[in-house]
Amino acid sequence: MFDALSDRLEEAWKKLRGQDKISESNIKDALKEVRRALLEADVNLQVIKDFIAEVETKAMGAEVISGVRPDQQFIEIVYEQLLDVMGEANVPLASNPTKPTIVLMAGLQGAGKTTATAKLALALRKEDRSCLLVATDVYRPAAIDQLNALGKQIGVPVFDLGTDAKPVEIARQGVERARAEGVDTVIIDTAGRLQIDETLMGELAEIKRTVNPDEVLLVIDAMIGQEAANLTRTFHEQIGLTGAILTKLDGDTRGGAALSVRKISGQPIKFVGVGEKVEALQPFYPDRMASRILGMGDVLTLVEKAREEIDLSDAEELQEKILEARFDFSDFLKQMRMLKNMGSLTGIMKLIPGMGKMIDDEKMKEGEKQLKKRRL
Ligand SMILES: Nc1nc2c(ncn2[C@@H]2O[C@H](COP(=O)(O)OP(=O)(O)OP(=O)(O)O)[C@@H](O)[C@H]2O)c(=O)[nH]1
Ligand SMILES: [Mg+2]
Repeated sequence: MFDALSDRLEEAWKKLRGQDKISESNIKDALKEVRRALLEADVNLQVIKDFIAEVETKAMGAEVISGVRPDQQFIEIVYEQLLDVMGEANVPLASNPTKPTIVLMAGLQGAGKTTATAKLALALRKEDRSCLLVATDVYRPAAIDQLNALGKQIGVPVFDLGTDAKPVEIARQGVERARAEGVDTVIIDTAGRLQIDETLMGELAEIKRTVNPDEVLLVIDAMIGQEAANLTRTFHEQIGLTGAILTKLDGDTRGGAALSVRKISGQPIKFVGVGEKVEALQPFYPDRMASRILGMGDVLTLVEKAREEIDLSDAEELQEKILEARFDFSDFLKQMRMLKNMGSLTGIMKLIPGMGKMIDDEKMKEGEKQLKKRRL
């Protein structure tokens, strides 16, 4: 995921490396790379424009911190901006204190609504929240069977009225049943749309008016790229969303959709789908996604780790010693110990941008063994 984006951003960092501070001229190239990276990741143009403008303003206004390189400072600014767009923290699924919590799934055909319905039920069951699934897709042949089969697989009951009933009626009765049985959460699976279809949108809006859901989740295929912005806007304007589930993040997708959804609707992505299996659902964590987008391994962790372990005055003294050619064996020993304190060599290497791909596990293990042999 996000490979193209990370590669591009790495180019941007390279351009800033070796500069002693952020300036209008040296940031230009870096910003250009960020823009190109986001374009390649299929992020919506307007979203990119706003993003770049914000990053530029923040970067130009940034104080120069001694000891922090401008490329690192720039990374932090881009990272913070990604968080700004995607949201600071994970937003969990709503829980209505007067049961049941009602969740309405919406989205285009094949986005993964039915699968996500089952995945969500399984995740909730693990939190001891009982579920009822409601099958309102009376249009696609076998859609009801599909949900029934999934329900059976995860041991969660499914409510349906066959294909002759009206979706709105099925939803209404399904919620009634859930209420009567004291079920914690009822998840309503709906029919897909090939594209924005007035009739089906109207039907979705009617279901919403009838059952008054706590959550309206847009299920959105991460592969959709640029289109995510329009889709989110239309669904949000016509139905009103409370959040989204981004599916198929396990595939070869560029993930630009992740940036658009929150930016356009103001609503958070709550979960991500990472496979076809019913277990393949994860909470959406904006910070993890941002690190991943940056493709920096986890630079922030590395910087923190280094700050913890490295005594700055020690480091300065060492630097002087090296410059004056006074660096001796005990200094070398000290450095090796410090490195060891930071954890396994492989672990540290993986945190370094671009290193992940280059690590030869066998060689690293051998190197580590050598370090240990020296009993530092
Ligand atoms: N790789 C992968 N495949 C997924 C994911 N979510 C769903 N799928 C697959 O996508 C296809 C469509 O999923 P459905 O859940 O049937 O999609 P839907 O939105 O209900 O489709 P309609 O009912 O036709 O509108 C299925 O083959 C799923 O197995 C995911 O996170 N990763
Ligand atoms: Mg379906």
